[in-house]
Amino acid sequence: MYTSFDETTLDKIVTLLKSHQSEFLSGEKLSKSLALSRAAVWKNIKKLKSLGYKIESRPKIGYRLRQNTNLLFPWEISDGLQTDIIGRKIYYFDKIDSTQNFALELAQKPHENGSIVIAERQTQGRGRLNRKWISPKGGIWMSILLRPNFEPSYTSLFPMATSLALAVSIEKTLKIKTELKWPNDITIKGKKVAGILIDASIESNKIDYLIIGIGINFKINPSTISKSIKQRNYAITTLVKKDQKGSPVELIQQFLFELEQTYNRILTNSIETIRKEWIRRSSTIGKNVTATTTTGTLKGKAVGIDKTGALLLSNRSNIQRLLAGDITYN
Ligand code: BT5
Repeated sequence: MYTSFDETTLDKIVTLLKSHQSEFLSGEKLSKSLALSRAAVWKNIKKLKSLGYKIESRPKIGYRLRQNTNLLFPWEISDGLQTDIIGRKIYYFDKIDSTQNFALELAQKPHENGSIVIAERQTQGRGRLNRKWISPKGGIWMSILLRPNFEPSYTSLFPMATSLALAVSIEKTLKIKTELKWPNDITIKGKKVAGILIDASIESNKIDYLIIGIGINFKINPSTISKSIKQRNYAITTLVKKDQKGSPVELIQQFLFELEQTYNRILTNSIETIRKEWIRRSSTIGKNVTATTTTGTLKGKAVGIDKTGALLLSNRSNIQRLLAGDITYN
């Protein structure tokens, strides 16, 4: 595990190399600045290369960073992050069972409001209702711990607020238009590219914590995921294709920024703007849908979203409010 607050030698070397990108940094200078032997510097450079950093080394001259890695190291996410609370602490894993589980452990500790857990891959990623979430390398698998100071009834707004923040940041950084499918899916031309899961703990009518889980198929092979899913009722896609370029770190930074803005809007009661913007980007409103809930199935026309994030289904003259469930378009 790496964190954004325990400075490592790797992190320090990357920072030094980044601040000298137009010139070579001599091994001697590096070893002096870091109080390390030349051999130790060389060993760390080798390690960074194996982590995907393209570093040019010239005998007797030194080292120069040619290209950054695409791995999601905490120091990369922190570098340039424009948030106040979300991402103050970042916990990074190459492999983990589920980032939600680790965030649940953090929730038992103080001073973790806004902490992020991120992993390159998950062995037991989960979706809603304990469904399996396939999380190979190349995706963004992340959980955010929040202790919001507002009414528990606002919890149901979070899938909407989070998916909106993600859609906006995908558009801003990758110039890709996505659709929002109630309650928590982000799709591209109807194919699922990201999903959101909220674990909430509510005590004596107060939110103790929320853990927002975000799974983004950033650069994955959709067919490997489809093959691992037994019950396949929708198509899956990836944001960036195999030969395309795109920075996951840039997307994460933008998303955390947008999420914090949206979160502040909830805190200041400006929910109407979230609702309107969500509806504008939604593929659900106006469609005839079949909704499956834990208590049964419902059919109707999706006519709106109310201010709690519930879906309004019209069936003849009846309007039903749906707080949770899955929908398919008829
Ligand atoms: C979701 O659930 O869409 C929420 C997914 C949240 C995943 C994140 S990753 C970080 C954090 N840590 C975790 O352990 N989880 C969160 P739901 O709407 O229930 O969708 C689950 C269904 O999506 C599964 O039953 C599969 O059919 C399908 N699925 C599984 N993996 C997928 C993938 N990578 N891409 C698209 N669909 C997938």
